Amino acid sequence: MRQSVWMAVAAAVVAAATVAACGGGGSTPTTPTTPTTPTTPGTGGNPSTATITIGANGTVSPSSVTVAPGGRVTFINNHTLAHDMSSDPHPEHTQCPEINQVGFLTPGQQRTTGNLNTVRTCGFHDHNLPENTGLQGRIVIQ
Ligand SMILES: [Cu+2]
Repeated sequence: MRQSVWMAVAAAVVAAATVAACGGGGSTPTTPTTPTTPTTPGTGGNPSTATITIGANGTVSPSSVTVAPGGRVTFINNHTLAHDMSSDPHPEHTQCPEINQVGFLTPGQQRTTGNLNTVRTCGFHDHNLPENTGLQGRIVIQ
């Protein structure tokens, strides 16, 4: 009789210890894990490509575009004349040499800059018409 009471107490202690070992039976919610944000290096939220068109009126449109670092800009010549798109400053073309890869575009032709890796603002112009503001513009890399 006395021994069975102790057995009951021992069983109760074991049961209590088991519950404690379970960490409260899962009543405490686990801390939600922060979702991993996909990171594409260097995008900065801006597109990686842009297009500048030399229209039938002989002016660039748009005259200003923004691309992410590493981006490229395609120049399309829809004018009836050829244009030689080059980096500022004229005539050195040293600011953003990637633009010089566009160069001479005959009517209907298009070409793309090199990868614009450096965060900065690049000016461009038509090397054969350096005073023509309608053929000047800028590429913002950010
Ligand atoms: Cu020039």
